Amino acid sequence: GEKAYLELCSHILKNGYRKGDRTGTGTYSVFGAQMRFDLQEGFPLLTTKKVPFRLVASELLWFIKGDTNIRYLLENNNNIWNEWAFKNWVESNEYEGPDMTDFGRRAATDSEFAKIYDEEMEEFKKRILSDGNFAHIYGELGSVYGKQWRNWHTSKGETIDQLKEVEQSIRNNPDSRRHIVSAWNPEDLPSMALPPCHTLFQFYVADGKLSCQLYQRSADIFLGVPFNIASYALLTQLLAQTCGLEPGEFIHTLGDAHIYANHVEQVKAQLERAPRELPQLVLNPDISSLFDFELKDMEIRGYDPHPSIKAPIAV
Ligand code: THF
Repeated sequence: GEKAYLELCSHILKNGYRKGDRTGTGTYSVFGAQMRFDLQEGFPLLTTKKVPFRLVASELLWFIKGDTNIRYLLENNNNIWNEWAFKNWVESNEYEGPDMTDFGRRAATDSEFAKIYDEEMEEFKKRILSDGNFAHIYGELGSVYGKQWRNWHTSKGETIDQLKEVEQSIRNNPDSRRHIVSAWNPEDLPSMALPPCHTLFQFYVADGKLSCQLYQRSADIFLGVPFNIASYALLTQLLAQTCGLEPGEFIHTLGDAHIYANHVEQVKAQLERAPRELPQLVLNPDISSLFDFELKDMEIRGYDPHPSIKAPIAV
């Protein structure tokens, strides 16, 4: 549970290698870690800082729809993927605004630049929401999660709906050891805004319960992982309901598990806090297919977290 998350944070701060990374921010990193969350004990939304469930849920629904364009996220006031679309825009020939080279790092360290960046980002968001043609080109993240889960392209020109197939295989052949969805499509990597961090997940049925294990190749422990835990726990509970099962465990297996150098103070502050009771996830019991859930069908009850802790995202 949450204790496992906090122990992993301490472990990385104490034993992590100081390692450079793609974004130039620098990290403390370990290779290989695992956390287990018993979904019978409550819904694993961290309580040692506030994790916005609404953003987790709208991102998951976006994946489930097979959507890869940030327009849907913006319509739901969800800004967590903006930077990756914005990057494509400011690197395009059509962009004529101020120089945005390396905007992630500069916005985090240079307040003068941060102002200009915020203005450009606001313009970009407005245009994605108001201009369908612009959104079609520059809101698109490429062959990311939604595409691979719902619409994997084969060499024969056919498509595979991995998510639909996995829902059916859980229902029809629960003991199978092949309930797998892979987002890692080597052929498509060059056309993705970001190669998938959550690479592959597998479901498992025993004792009337549905469990899920995720292999995450790269894990941003402070900002991403709390979202990722909640997201896969939610997916597991949605599928459990539509397959007539109880939720079991979510097992989170990590490859490169890292704390960004500019998140260390935030993590230390979080480690000072005592975990509280977990909230409950309440789903609309009338929904019988994974693909029919909407935001209004999911509700978190009894969530009483410590306040949120802000940190810059590495792009
Ligand atoms: N890139 C990096 N560097 N880390 C990631 O975790 C990550 N993701 C997704 C894609 N690229 C990544 C995006 N997921 C937040 C949370 C999850 C994200 C991106 C950003 C974030 O900033 N969360 C804030 C709240 C944001 C808000 O309120 O708008 C937080 O405090 O939790 C891995 O999936």
